[in-house]
Amino acid sequence: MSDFNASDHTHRRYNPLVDEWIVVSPQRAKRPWLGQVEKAAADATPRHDPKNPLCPRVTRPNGQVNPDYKNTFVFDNDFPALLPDGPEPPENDDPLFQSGSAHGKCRVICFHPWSDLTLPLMNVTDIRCVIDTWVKESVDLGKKFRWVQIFENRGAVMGCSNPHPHCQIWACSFFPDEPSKKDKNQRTFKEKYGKTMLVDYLEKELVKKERIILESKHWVWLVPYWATWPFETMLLPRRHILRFEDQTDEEKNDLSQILKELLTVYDNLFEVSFPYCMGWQGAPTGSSLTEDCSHWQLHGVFYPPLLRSATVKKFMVGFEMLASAQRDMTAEQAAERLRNLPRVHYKNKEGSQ
Ligand code: H2U
Repeated sequence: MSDFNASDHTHRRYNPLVDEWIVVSPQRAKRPWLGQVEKAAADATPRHDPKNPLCPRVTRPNGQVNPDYKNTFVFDNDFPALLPDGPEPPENDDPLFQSGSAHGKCRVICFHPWSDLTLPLMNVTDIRCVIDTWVKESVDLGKKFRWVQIFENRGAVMGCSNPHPHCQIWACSFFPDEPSKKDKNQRTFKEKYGKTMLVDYLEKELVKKERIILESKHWVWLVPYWATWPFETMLLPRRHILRFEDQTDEEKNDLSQILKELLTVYDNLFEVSFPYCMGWQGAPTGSSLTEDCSHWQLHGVFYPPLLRSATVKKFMVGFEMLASAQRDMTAEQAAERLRNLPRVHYKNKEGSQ
């Protein structure tokens, strides 16, 4: 039998952040695809649509008129999943029928007045405004809420309901499962090894250089060793930063630049406005603001659903739903593909904005 080679042989990889394993089957990457193909997203969003409730000066269905905003615009979600108040569910001793309190606040952030832009097509000054808005909202909502989740669903295939560039914030009174697992696992790692997991991880990745895609003065973009989605990536600060709002001015400027670049690379992969779920995760807030959270490292995550073209997406079904996550192409192969793509947006080949 031949020696093990990660790019040829099936194996499992451990995700220490969430304490889960993923099956990697690189030999399967060449299988033919006769299944569902997604419609390539139409590229004809008008710059201003007087019927789009996220555009400047438009009256939303609830009667509120949006201001004539010039960069970002934040408003409370008109259809929030979490409400600040409300009756508490009754206590129940039965372990099979447990319920819990769920309060919070949901907001929408429009990134720019123009509907035909996305983050990679915006200039870095405007992206910096988005970052400043993320900071402001994190601080504001973090005073009260334990977990403030900033996320962007981009593209209809990710369930995005509106083409206008925007993201959402859900601030929760409770600690949701995913960050809760990350909290526990990072804490255990720190207790066991005396180091902050993702700080240690980045140091090792910078030596290995197998999964790094882009580096800037303050940030590193890579495919995590344990990535599940085909082109899943993570953006890590070089410095130990607990929360998004703890970045220095220079780090935020640098983040504006690398965000534009990395999202451009994503768009260039299949020459399409690349769908993804992007989110920021750092130390919890609210009552945790006064606790020791040094086991946390801020990280941005990008979960794109596309697999092999603009129209073929990865389905997390079958074995993934019933047993374990699985991927075909290795994290190293994904990193190499992304690394080799142009840094100038395909829509803007003559020069960047
Ligand atoms: P998504 O595209 O990620 O679904 O985000 C759009 C959000 O905007 C969605 O949560 C909100 C929706 O509830 N929205 C309003 O609050 N008011 C509106 O008039 C339209 C959409």
